[in-house]
Amino acid sequence: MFIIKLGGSVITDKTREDSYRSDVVNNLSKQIYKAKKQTILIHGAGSFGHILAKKYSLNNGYKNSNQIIGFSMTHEKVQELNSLFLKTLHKNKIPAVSIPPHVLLKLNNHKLSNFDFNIFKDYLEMKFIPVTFGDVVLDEKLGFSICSGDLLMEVLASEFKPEKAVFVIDEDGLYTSNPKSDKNAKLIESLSIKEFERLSTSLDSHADVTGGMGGKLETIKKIAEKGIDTILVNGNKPDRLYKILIGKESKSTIIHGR
Ligand code: IP8
Repeated sequence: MFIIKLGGSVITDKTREDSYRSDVVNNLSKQIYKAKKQTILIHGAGSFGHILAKKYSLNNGYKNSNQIIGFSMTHEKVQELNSLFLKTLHKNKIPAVSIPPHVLLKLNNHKLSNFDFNIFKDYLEMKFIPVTFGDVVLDEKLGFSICSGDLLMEVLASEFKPEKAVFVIDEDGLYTSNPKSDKNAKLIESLSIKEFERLSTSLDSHADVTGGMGGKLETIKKIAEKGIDTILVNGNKPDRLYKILIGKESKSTIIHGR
């Protein structure tokens, strides 16, 4: 099986509020359908979640009562994106069911506290495609906080041990430096966990050199440590995800698990 996270910067235009990129998701849905693999899908919040979450400072936990409405509104927004996402999947004959994180998991100071995986198992057994997403959730220490799609990738990958954990992003993969600002940045096609650890330490020490990849490096490290291969692939290019899913060569970065 595969676990695929479709990043918020792929499925939305992060610079414009509520801008769902239906053409891109439509194209990715076709690739997922064509590959016919057992899959769990995760999507990011993009411009639907991050703008309000920031405005109400939700990731820092409960500080004042004004945030309560902010939490509710943010949840409604990510749920709206999730509905749009599901509609596109259904149009492409993918039997997707939505599993909203806020009802089945709790965090404790941003770390996973409890998670009921059974619902995923039951749906997978019946050949559904479970879809979950970055959401606002309750947090035992902070009152509430944000559960990112990357955290979901980490916990679901460690529970389900997929053949590959695939991050669909808006770049071709991991670069030697930030491709958005450095013309000489080179794509790294393959890395062992050891090489990745060395690289991520040096990338981490340069602020934002990874072009929005910052937090993801830590997630990838944790997935690789569990022995699972992680792939970063561009969601804006036709058939790259499909090729990954059917085991064909595709422009991307692979980080081999330990
Ligand atoms: O886009 C963030 O999820 P992400 C979720 O996967 C919210 O980081 C509510 C901002």
